[in-house]
This record gives sequence, C-alpha cells and structure tokens, in this order.
Amino acid sequence: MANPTCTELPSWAKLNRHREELAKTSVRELFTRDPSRFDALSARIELGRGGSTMLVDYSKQRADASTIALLCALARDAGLETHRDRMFAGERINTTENRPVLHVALRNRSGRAIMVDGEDVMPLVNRALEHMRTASDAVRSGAHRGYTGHRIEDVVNIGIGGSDLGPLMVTEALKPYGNGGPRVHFVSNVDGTHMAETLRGLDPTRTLFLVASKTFTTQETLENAKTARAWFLERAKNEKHVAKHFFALSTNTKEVSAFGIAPENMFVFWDWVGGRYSLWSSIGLSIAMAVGFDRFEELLEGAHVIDEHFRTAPLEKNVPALLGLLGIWNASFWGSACHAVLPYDQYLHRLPAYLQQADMESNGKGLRADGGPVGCDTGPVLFGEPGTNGQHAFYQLIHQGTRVIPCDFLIAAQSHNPLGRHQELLLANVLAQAEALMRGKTVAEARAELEASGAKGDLDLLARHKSFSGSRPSTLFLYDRLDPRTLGAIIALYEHRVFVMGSIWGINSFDQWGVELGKQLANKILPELASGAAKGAHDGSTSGLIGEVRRRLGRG
Ligand code: G6Q
Repeated sequence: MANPTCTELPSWAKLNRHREELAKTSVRELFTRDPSRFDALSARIELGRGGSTMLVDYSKQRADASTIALLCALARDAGLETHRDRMFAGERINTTENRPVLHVALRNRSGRAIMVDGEDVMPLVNRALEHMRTASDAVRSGAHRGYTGHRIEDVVNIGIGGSDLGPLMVTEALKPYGNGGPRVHFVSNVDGTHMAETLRGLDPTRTLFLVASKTFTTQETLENAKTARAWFLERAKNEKHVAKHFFALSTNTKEVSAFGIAPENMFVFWDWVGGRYSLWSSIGLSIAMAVGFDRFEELLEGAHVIDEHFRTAPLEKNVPALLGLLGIWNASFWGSACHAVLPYDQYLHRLPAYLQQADMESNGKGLRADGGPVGCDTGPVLFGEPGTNGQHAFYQLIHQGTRVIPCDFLIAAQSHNPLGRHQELLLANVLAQAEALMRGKTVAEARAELEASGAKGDLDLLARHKSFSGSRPSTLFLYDRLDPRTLGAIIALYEHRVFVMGSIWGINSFDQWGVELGKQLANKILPELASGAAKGAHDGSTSGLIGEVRRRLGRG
C-alpha cells in the first residue's frame, strides 16, 4: 500500500481546521491577549565557544502554542524524526541517486563515527580537511608561490551552482576576516563576459585557479577552466607551470587528471555530499584561502552546533524543525507561494541567491520520493535583498499586495563597521518592518492620523489607501555579530529547514532531475547553431529562433 501523503495524515485535517479558527484573530490581537507571546514563541540557541547566542523570534507568525503542538504532531505523523535519524546514520535517503546525504559529516566536530556502508567516513573527512589547511596556509603565508616565484595574490574559483553559490556567499559574508589573504574571485557563467571581466587586471604569475566541480563534467565549468588555462599559458608558455596555478576540487579523479591537474593538487570529496550542500567540503577551499583555515573551522563548528541541536532537541524546542514546520504552515496551509529572505546585513548580500538554490532546487518538486503526487503546494519562490535597500523597492507588495509573503529578517546587533549611527538606523528599520507587517493599520487608525494632520480631501478614500491588513508573518534572527560561527549556524539552520519541509512533503530534497532536460537540449542545439536544425527537429518557435540566430551571425 502506498504511503499516505502528508495531506492524508490525521494532523493535516486538524491543522486545516485550526487555521480556519486562527484566521479569525489578527496577530496583533494575539499579542494583546498574551503578554508572554514573545517568550513563548521565540528560541535562543547557544552557538558555543565565545558565548554568543542567536535569538530566533517567530512570535510574529500566524501561529500560537496550539499551532506549534499540531505542527509537531504533523512532524511525528510524517516520520520526520526517523527520516532525520536516517540521514545522520548515513542511510541512502537520496533514493533516486542511491546515495547517503552526509554534509553533516563534513562538519562533525564531535569525534563521533559516521558510517557509510559499514565504514567510518570521519578519517577521510579529517584528512581532506588537513589537505585544505595545508594548501590554504601555504597560499596565505606565501609558501606556495607561482611559477615565477611571486606570491599568489588572486584566487579564482571556477564553478557553478553548488560549486559557486555557497563559497561566493560565504567569502562575501566573511570579508572582515580576510586579514591579508588573497583576493578571491568567482567565475560561474559560461557567458565569456564573466571570465573576461574577472581576468582583466589579473596577473597570471600571481593567480591561482580553483576548478570546483563535483563531477568535473559540467559544461560551463570545463569551458571556463579551458579558457583560464589558455589565458595562463599565453604568459607561462610551458604546461609544466599549470601545476602551481590550477587546483581541482572534485570527486572525479579520472576527469581531473585528464584535464592535466596533478593528483596532489586535487582536493577530494565524496558523492554523499550534494552540490548545494558542499561548501563545507573541499569546495570551500576558496573560503579557507580568503579567511584562513581557522576561520573556516569556526564556520564548520557553528554548523555543527546546529546539527547537534537538530539531531537531539525535542521537536517543540528544535529550531530548524520549527522553522521548517512554520514554512509548511505558510506554504501548504495558508497558500503562500513566496518566501522573502531579508538580511539587514550588507555582508549577506548573496544569502538570498544562495538560499534560492538550497531551497528551490531541493524542494521545487511535485512528486514524493515514493513516486506519488505530493498532494499540496510545495517549495515557494524564495527571493530577497539586503535591507534597507529592499524597503525602497519591493516591500510595497509585501505590505499591501494581494499575496501574503512570509519574511525572514536577519540582523547583527553589532556591525563590523561601526560608523556613526548606521547600525542603530539599520536595527530600527528591521524592527519597524517586522512590526509594521504584523500590526498593520486599520482604516480608522489611518483616518484618525489624517484628521490629526489636518489633511483635506476625500479622507475616507485616502484612509483606505493608507491602511495595511497586518498579520503578515515574519521570523527575525538576531545575533551579536556576523562571525564565522554565526554564519555557519545560519546556513545549517536553513539547510535543515529545507530538510524538514521536504520530509513532511515526502520529497527527496537531494536530487535535481529538473535541471537535466534543458542541459540535454542545449547539447542538441549547440551543433545546430553551426549547421542548422533539421526540419521538424524542434517546435516552430525554437526552429524559428535557431534560424534567426544563424542569420544574425551571418550563417544562414
Ligand atoms: C547542486 C546541483 C548543481 C551543481 C552544479 C555544478 O546541488 O547539483 O547546482 O552543483 O551543476 O556541478 P559540478 O560541481 O558537478 O560541476
């Protein structure tokens, strides 16, 4: 018999009834009724060494204590804890690729064995980490030099998707920790402009390329790596110099050596690390080079704190579980098709882009792992920009649009750049936005304000335009400072949130078959741009466009 879908679980129907009840009361009213609401619906996570604590305030969600109890019952009905335990135990929960899912092993600082097929993978992980430490120390200290004896001043990571977004986001976020390390650049797009603009001004004798590709077969990355090698050889002339300037971060030894990268310059990881979960592996070498290996380890430690919490805390107190369950609550019960991530932290400007992949590639699916339909809406569209910029752009829709868009706000109490009152302004704005979304403003309140200001004209009409529905849900993450440990914790919280949501929906969050068809068709179209497409090879639009491109390139 097929497994029940989440919508067939007894707790699902209860939650639906509960939502109807709760919808009758504004969140503002819930705060008025319960003065302890903030304490009851927020959590603090100790991030370990250094004594820093992260506060996660979800009291502005459309939820109360009974919602949380019902959502935890749903998690139990759906077998979330079992699924989580199977992940940590190295079972092959990525069923369509027949792989374990063990990014948690990459940051396992506990000394606990993690077994895959009867073998403890921790010695392998620790060896790979040591290799990264040696290489990043050597580049940062100047012990590793280019073929002319110059220090490495620029590191270029060539990778795409999971082999780009994580390291790029983290190196941007940890810029204050560079401390004399090399500049780090990222080239991902097969658009030659990305490579050309990155290489402009770089000196091949002082540049190190990290070719980051799990499979080492990705078209864009290999093309970019070839171009980078040609650029380097134009100056270096001799292939033997490639060894000092090209490292590979990959699982595919065969393809790496076919590309001409020496085995000692290959930084390994394993097929049980998903691309979008790989920044903790050798794929993070650019991070270690940018900020030093000790800081990279702190990033791992921050994530490990969350892993241990996720693994052991009861659901009612388990922050990633609660974040995921509230995500389900918003997406599948209230029908929110979007989710905004709004870091009030310029250093986190790539976090939304990174999370777009983590979330949308993982849970943008309609089939359950067992092949049946999920039965409800799944992964929302995730988007975001740093505050306060977004306030002057798209927040209008979040405040008064017809769709309700749950928001995550992230903010540090202290800035790395304490200039004048900038951080105070940032803090005031983030708190104000979360409050405004929750409180709203009634027509009567808007009208009273207009009258008090002596406004003239059709005050009733104006008051309606100036009113806000309120009860627009948000969660706020407040931390002391964006240090590596805190960042590691933030990323791990989101990773496990994705896991929780996928588990409830019954989705395999670790494959990405949806990206394959476009790749196949691009391979088919590539030669057709040169030679033309056979009649009937494509639909009318695609054939027409191929013809149009060929004419514009003077080929047809
Ligand atoms: C991530 C995806 C995808 C992948 C890229 C790059 O989970 O699998 O984004 O990371 O396609 O793949 P390679 O690292 O194999 O080049």
